[in-house]
Amino acid sequence: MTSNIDYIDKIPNNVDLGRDRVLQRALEHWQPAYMGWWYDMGPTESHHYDVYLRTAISVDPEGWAVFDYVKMPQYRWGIFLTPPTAGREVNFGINKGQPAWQDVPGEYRSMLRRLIVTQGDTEPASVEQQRMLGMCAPSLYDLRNIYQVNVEEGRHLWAMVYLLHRYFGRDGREEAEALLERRSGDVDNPRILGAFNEPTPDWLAFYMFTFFTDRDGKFQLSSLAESGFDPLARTCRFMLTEEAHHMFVGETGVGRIVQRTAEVMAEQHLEDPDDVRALGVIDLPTIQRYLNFHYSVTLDLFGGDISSNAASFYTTGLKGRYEETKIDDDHVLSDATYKVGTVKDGRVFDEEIPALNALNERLRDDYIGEVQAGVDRWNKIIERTGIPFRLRLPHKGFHRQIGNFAGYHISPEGDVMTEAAWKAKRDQWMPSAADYTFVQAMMAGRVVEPGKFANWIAPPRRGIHTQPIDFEYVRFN
Ligand code: BYC
Repeated sequence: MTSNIDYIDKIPNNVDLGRDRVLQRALEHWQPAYMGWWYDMGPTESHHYDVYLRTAISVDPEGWAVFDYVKMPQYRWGIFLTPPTAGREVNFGINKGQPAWQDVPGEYRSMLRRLIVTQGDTEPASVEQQRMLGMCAPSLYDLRNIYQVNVEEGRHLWAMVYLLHRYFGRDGREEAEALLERRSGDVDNPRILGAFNEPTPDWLAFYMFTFFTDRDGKFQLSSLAESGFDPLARTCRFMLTEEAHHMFVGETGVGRIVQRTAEVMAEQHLEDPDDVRALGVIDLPTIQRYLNFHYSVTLDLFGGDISSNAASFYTTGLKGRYEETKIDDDHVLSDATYKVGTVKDGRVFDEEIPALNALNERLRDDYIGEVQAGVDRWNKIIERTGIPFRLRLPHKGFHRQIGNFAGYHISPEGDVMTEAAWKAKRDQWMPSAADYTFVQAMMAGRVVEPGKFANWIAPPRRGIHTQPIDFEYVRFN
């Protein structure tokens, strides 16, 4: 294991792939299938563009990336794990204290494969969801950012496929193929998790997705980075370094849209959403409705509030809590309890359940804390313009399809409603067909002049890496 990446191999890696001919051949066999998928399902019409991208060159915390123009099909997708920690142990569950596993423990094989496949499935799904957005990018800066996100999601797929090929033999190879066959939103062969089958039809949706849904990625990867299965832990650790930029794109993207709208409202002394829209910016209630949608579908990604699967993942040592090793408790959770929300007699209340069964809920709560801080930062932007509007997170039970709240109709305030009453309000709370039509109409066509931005979004504070904002981040050739 080295921290430098071998770029001489056909598949860049720091796992000494050249020493394992069988594995290398298997991955080289999968590679053309991956490229076929990228040409079909990757960013549309982008294959000849030169894009100013960062590429991983090392797994050292300092200087792991270089920035240069790359044609995306020539991006050096590869396999990078953070170096092993000597003496690392399984840090939680019934196997706590054993040396971390370097091979798959036979009795946990199918559970582990399922976790890796579920994680892997989200990565190509997001590329598929976003593939048309390059055609209506608000600037070269934003275009470059979405492409950066896309190539790195591709790399995250590689990360999971490496684990499947290296540790799961024939069924791992079959799963790796299936990852290229499912399609986001396909009726017959959809992606595994709900949010990854929803369309991402415009840039507001894209920024919401990278703020909310990529952050689920962060929390899930952080939990898997605690895994007693060491290759998974080390893979996820390196993926997290890339994930940070995706959330940055989301937070600043929404922040810049909010800023532009609030500035226009303040300059023109306007409040009515129709008047705001007439000036070619997105009114704040529409942004709130997008937030409600993306937040609620992402909360579902954490799974059921009460989950015996999550208890098994933890007890066996395969998937930990967020920052497991920093938590001060017994890391076994045999007697601990945790509060989960539930509905009874027409109202929402908390019930105390065994903490082991509430691990999805606990991770969801950790996530909500971080999301709330981001929403607070957006509100600061609005506040600075003097506009009184504030964005807010709806109740945890709002618009949920998974877990204790599924099947109920809960308002953003947390009131349990009848289906008819909820549906009558639906378009006030979630983007309507008319909202999508408006937003998409405003985003028709892309802005290609360096340094220019669409009217509905403020420029960023600075450019990428050391480049100015008006740098030619994408050359269309
Ligand atoms: N949609 O016991 P339960 C990312 C299924 S994002 C559809 O409550 P469990 C990224 C569940 O599979 C991070 N189905 O759930 C972001 C189970 O099915 P079976 C992705 C769902 O297993 C942006 C049944 O319901 N990584 O990286 O405790 C761009 C009972 O479920 C959903 C991971 O998710 C849903 N939302 O927890 C790119 C980590 N939720 O077995 C990338 C790996 C649940 O009855 N995955 N179900 O057929 C896991 O840890 C777990 O699978 C989950 C679900 C947390 C997702």
